[in-house]
Amino acid sequence: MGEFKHSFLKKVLFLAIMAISLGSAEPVNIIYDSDFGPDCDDVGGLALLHHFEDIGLAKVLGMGNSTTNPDGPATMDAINHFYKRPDLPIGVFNDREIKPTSWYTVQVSRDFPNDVGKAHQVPNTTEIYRRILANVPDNSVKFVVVGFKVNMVNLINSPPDSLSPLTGLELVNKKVIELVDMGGAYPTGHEYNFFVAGYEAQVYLDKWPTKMIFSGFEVGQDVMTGAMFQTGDLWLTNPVAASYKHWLGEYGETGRSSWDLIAAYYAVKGLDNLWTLSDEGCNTANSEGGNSFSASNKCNHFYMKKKAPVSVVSAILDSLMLETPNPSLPSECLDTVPGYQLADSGACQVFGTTCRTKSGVSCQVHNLACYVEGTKCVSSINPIDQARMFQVVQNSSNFEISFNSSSPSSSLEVHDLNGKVVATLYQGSLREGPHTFIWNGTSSHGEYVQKGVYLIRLVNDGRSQVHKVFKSR
Ligand SMILES: [Ca+2]
Repeated sequence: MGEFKHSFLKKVLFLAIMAISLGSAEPVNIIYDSDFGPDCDDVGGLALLHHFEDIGLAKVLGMGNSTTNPDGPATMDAINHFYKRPDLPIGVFNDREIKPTSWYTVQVSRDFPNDVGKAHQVPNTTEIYRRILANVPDNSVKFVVVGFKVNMVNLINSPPDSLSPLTGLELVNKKVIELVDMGGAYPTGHEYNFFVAGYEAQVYLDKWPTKMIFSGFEVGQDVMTGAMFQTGDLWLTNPVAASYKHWLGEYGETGRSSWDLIAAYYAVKGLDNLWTLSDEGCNTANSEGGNSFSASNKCNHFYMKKKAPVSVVSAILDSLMLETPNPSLPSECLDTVPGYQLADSGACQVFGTTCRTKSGVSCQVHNLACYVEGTKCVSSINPIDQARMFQVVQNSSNFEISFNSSSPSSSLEVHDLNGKVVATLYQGSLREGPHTFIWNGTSSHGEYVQKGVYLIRLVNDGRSQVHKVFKSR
């Protein structure tokens, strides 16, 4: 449990683990259909999908908005830019007005880089989805649907066109393996996503041809996340944090239910010992947003049920939302931006958490300083990201835990999934700067703990961060 300072060995171990974790399974292809506007958990769901792509588990192919909120697509695009995927296709619903909205999309689309324009400048979702599906292998895509069901009904009703000789229904049947839905309440109830477009909810449950997994109202309702974005300065440089900060501020809340995050998590990582699944049944809706799951009929429908304590699920989801974009991706600030001269003007602009050269723009924005080094525009290390750096690398039966301490008072503990402290690795006063600890898989009494999932929890500078690990023996 002492500090571990052999940095070369550390790097080798880290690369070896990355190679294993990246090479172990094919990433899950995802299309995200969301209602960017009324709520901020849609942003959390998209943040999780991006992070899963960063660690090799998912590949986001595109997304659509099921509201006509003018700033919805630009807010999605701002999140995509932040995670360094600025060219992901985005579609909108534009058949009739469905515009429940809140203030955060106006602010985030205004304050963070994006370039898709207002909703009326964005293609129809049906076109986007047909184009994606026409170009992927058979049985290779999962939909995550966390808003109103309007885009999905338009897709299955779409006729053959220049993108594909297949009808929408045929295309979905051929290319889609599974759909994970946030909608309804189980086994019966009434829920917002089915209510807002009740007719489409009925058609969707009746006609969608693939396996459907429902994450209902009751699964996400009391899993509160995003509270950490209310304090501190992260919202100035991170559009996920900004979305939560603005939404929570507008509605006077201290955290938000995690409906859409749970659907996104399940689509990529499955039940993961956090939830269980019902037996097969059949879900139907009425035109007023009510739904009922019948266990006696079978139509390839299943619903998720709670298993792990709410505090455990929230801690895991919060820690995933705090993951910053993959640092191993090429940094935008090292790119030459066409049309701008590098370096000699000394002008750099902040894009998300990185820098680009752009003449005539101030170098100092919020907490992130950009400056010229040689012929490149580079960023200073973001002090917020530095404080948040917290990594766990598994080496055989040991877990190597690295973090930057930004305040003297710290604790580092291992919890089981019931929240019980299994081992205390550190508690007390730490100098500021980088630290590494090893957990060798033993309890505080020195006995090896049984194999399974554990949570490594760091509290530093009043913030708590959690990594989930699997002890395999
Ligand atoms: Ca939603």
